[in-house]
Amino acid sequence: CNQPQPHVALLPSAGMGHLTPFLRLAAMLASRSCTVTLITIQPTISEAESTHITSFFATHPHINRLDFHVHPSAPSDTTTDDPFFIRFGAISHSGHLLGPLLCSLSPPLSAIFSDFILTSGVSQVCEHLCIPNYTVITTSARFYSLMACLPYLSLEDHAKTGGSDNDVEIPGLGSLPPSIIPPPLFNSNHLFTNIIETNARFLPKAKGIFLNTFDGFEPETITAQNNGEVLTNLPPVLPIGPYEPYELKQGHHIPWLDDQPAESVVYVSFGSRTTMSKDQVRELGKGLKRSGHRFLWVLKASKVDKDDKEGVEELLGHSFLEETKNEGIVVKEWVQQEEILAHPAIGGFISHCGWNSVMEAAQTGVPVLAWPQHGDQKVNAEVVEKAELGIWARHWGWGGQKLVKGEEVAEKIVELMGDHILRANAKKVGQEARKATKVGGSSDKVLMEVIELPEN
Ligand code: BUP
Repeated sequence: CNQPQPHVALLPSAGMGHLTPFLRLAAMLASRSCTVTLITIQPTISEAESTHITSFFATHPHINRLDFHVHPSAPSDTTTDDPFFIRFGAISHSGHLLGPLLCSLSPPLSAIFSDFILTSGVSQVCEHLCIPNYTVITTSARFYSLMACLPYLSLEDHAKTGGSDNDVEIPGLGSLPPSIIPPPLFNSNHLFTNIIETNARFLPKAKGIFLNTFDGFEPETITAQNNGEVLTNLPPVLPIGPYEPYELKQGHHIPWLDDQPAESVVYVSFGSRTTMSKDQVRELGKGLKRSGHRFLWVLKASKVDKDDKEGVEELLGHSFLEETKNEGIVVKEWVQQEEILAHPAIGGFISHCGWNSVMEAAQTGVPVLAWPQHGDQKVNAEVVEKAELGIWARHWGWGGQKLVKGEEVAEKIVELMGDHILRANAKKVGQEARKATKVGGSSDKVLMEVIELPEN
């Protein structure tokens, strides 16, 4: 970003899992003397996105806001009814329309940092403006390799030729069992597949690929990527994570936590857009109760928060709440997850392995019980296991594939909370993560080199 004070435009996509890393990046760049314009895609799908956008700009008045209105629906598609996928499709098809908005910015832009799903559209705009485009990946380095190679893997043919038992070879990554690859990727017509393939083809045009990970967490994958072992024409990957929290410290708003013994509470959350069947929710409840451990459970009953109308009692029953009132809390509101994970009472995290959650667990050194549900989450769970941050019951399958009984859940929770070696390893991961982002750490150095400011 060759300017005394670089001006960077940030372009996120939809959903909290995509918005959150951009809010963090915006704050990180602004605190490193960049002028920052954050483009907010309107309308948002979830209430949480609107609320966070409003409070972010209220607490960061020096960051410029620019709204970009995208037509809410994607070009006709019958492969999915997921409102977030449909929105990703619409956003991915709108990137090229950003030209006039971005041309008019003052001072002129030095670079655009855009979500992966905008790589194709934004690369045209950047060519026109003669500025670099950096693609921001919101998943693991490992899943990024899969996305980058997807156009050349012919997964649909692999499935047709009886490949469900044969591993898929990903250059520089080794072999992936088909059971951990998101099922839509085996359908070449699926919207999810089309979005990834379209944008993956434009990756060579990007100047660099930002990853919210750090050298010590995915060392082999990052090395393979930067040695050109994945594809020879890809730009360098730039691991700059875990991203720093941007929220003003407001407290975790759950006073109950302060009264619990150190490392005694299991925190349970499946992220902002994952729901489980009612039967599975009840089995998870039984598992928590049977494990004998204290718990703090963030429960979602609907993919989009605006539609989430059922109360905790309706979902879990009065007797469950009565019987567990001294051991656990179930909440349906948005919580300050990062602050909860950093609380001394938290001893374990049952997570769907959305990548932000994984990075937050890494940063706070909290051991994870991975329970991936869909999308990139099984590949992320592999990373969690390999980095010795957590454990994963692979045979539980994708969310909804089978009913995981309460006894099995309880067994895994007891394993998670009782494994002292895992706890010590997770703490080591936490130390390494925090070291990476300190001044002069591996992630901090990479970011400073991109924005070309002397370290101080
Ligand atoms: Br729910 C919830 N509080 O109550 P992921 C989530 N979060 O702070 P997802 C809260 O949302 P994708 C809550 O800390 C994380 O930063 C959480 O992102 C925060 O999962 C973010 O973990 C959720 O990546 O997104 O929402 O499933 O599918 O895009 O990974």
